[in-house]
Amino acid sequence: MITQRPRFTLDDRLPADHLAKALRNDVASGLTAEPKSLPPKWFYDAHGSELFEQITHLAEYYPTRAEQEILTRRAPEIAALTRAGTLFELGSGSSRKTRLLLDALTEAGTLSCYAPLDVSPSALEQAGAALVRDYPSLRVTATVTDFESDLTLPPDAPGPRLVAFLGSTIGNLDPQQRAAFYRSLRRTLSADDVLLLGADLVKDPEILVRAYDDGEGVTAEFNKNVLSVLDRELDADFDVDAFAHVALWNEQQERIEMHLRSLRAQTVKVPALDLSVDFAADELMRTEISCKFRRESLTAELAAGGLTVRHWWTDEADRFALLLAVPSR
Ligand code: SAH
Ligand code: AVI
Repeated sequence: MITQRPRFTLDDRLPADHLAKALRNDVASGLTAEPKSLPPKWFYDAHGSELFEQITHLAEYYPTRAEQEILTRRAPEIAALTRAGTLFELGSGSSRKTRLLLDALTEAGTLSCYAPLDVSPSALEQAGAALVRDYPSLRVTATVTDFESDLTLPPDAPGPRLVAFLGSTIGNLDPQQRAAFYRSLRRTLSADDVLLLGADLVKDPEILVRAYDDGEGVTAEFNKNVLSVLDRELDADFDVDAFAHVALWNEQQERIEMHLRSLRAQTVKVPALDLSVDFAADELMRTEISCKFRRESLTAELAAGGLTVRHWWTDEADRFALLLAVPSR
């Protein structure tokens, strides 16, 4: 009897107590710090992933369209340069833009496997089911994991391996987190593997702030969703309506910051942590940074992490960059 291996697999590599432990640690340290903050990875429950997808369609949120413009133009060249057998993608979300790479790599005849990694199981499930339907010869091996704590790429995946990290999610890490990320990525890459990195560029602050404070309030809902995650997972009693969405440009650090502003003095209880947290009226709690990049400094930080930039492409309006980097010799 011939048994065929399934074309779509979903491997959950997060420890069973991930929510219990990692979320608790992050919330306990973030809510007792001065100033308060929460890491952005907790935005992405099923509703948050869906809201992010809505953000990518907003008129004000240019990064997705700008990166898509570059991919549309450059995917055939990327396929020819890399001849990838496996495409890994970190923080793959809906994998919508990735289809441009899948098309080009399938056309080139080299690709046999797509391996998306994300913390959001719902995003991976939806994307994977649609991809195996639309790409009949493709195997999709999805992994639920946190790329900050576990970046091992299976060495037995057909090479060469192309590791895509799109959408400028790299900008949601601060410089120290990025340095640690490059080092752990460099450790897992073989000599003929390649990194494809999307990075949003420094530009007019007005355009940037508008991209993170849209007229329809979708980004505001996305930002506040993290409070609903804490209410559900930790039995906290955040009143989502008692906080306002704030997006501001930090000129010195060249990053957009999203905060939640407490609309009044209030105390929030987090029973799962035995914690009672006081917010002053107008106090800001930072929920995300989105660093914007310049060519020279991004190339330099990659080099410091053992990665040499070989190609740098931008969209027509120079809003966004896509780069190919290889392990330094
Ligand atoms: N790459 C897609 C999605 C970007 S949204 C695009 O360009 O449109 C960011 C994605 O990264 C989300 O799907 C989120 O669930 C995932 N993500 C955020 N932090 C993560 C982490 N630490 N580990 C793994 N995935 C993460
Ligand atoms: C996923 N990440 C790159 C997005 C960004 O632009 O920083 C998340 C986001 N936050 C608000 N809007 C979009």
